[in-house]
Amino acid sequence: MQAIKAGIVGTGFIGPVHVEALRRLGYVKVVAVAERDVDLAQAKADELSIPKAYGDYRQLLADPEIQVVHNCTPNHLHFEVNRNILAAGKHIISEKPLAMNSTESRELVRLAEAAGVVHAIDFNYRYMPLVQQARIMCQATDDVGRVLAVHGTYFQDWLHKDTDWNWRLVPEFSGESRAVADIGSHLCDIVQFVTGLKIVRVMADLVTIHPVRKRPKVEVETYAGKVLDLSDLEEVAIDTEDYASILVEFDSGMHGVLTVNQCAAGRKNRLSFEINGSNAALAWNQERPNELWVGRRDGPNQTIMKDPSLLYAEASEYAHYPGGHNEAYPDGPKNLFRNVYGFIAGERPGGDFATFVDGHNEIAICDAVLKSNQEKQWVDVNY
Ligand code: SOE
Repeated sequence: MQAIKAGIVGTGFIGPVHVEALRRLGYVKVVAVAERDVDLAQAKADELSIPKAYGDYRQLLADPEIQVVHNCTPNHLHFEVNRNILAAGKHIISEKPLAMNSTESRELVRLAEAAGVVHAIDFNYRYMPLVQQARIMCQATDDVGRVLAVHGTYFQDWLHKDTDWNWRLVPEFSGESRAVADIGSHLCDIVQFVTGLKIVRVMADLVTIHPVRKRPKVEVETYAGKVLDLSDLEEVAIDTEDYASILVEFDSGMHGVLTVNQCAAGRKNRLSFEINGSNAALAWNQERPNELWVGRRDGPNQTIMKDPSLLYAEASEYAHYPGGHNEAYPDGPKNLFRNVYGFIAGERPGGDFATFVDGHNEIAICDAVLKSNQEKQWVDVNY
């Protein structure tokens, strides 16, 4: 396949994840990286062996050899950077959340469609082999049957203590919602992706477990670990949620409950769902991604191990190693990028990836969650 050239804007936690996943495709060349200043851009380019470094992402957008741009910046820059990538006529893969609110995300969908470029959003967990298998079991076969109820959680502990700090705690950078926008977005996406149902109403209760946190005077990257020097911290009031309970109603009329918690000790990145169907139930957990539990009332329960020879054909193409050779977190973005770049190259006409429309839909849910929490009542999602 002819090489496709990509540029990356932003090199915090997620930028290098994109670079690594793209390189594993073989035919994508990451030719440039942009950061907020040229020294940082050059340092990251050297570290990652990327030929060009730009201190302003607009220079990267003006680079004629770059065909696809990945927006890996913090949340508050998503809208502006996405808008400028589209104005430059480049194909685009954005990090989630797509923007800071649904007015912005609706505008991005409009601009992306008008630009006629390929647009995708990094809902990476969709592309794990057993999530694909679960989708087929729910939607293309009678394995699960009618969905009766959905239960989902996303638990993490990297913000467990009041001394844990990160830019995501500052609403100007992260948005009015924190935990729901950051990880609840994946949870809403995955339960809808697997079941094929759409969330139409929500009733949400948001809690700030640590209303005051202690901020270190130096910048701390996501997952940078525990603050070691506790002597030089300043107290900061926090008004975004650490924890959310969300009752949801789907367009089928069935209900579900989603819980998000970034202060759950011991849960590192536990995105999980359980779907109760009329024929069987399914449960999957991102921390053990190679197992899919199937629950039965009138027969033995089962654990499907990730093994391409045992999965439905459409799911097995997401599994690249034999059974027992486990696949995990880095394989989600790789499979997503395979689908997007395959589409750009004309090799995968199906367009089997999440687009800006999915990114906008998730923000519409997040807006409804915030409104419901404020009004203490059920709120319709305004897509
Ligand atoms: C931090 O909560 C984070 O890195 C999210 O931003 C990602 O989207 C999620 O995949 C893992 O956790």
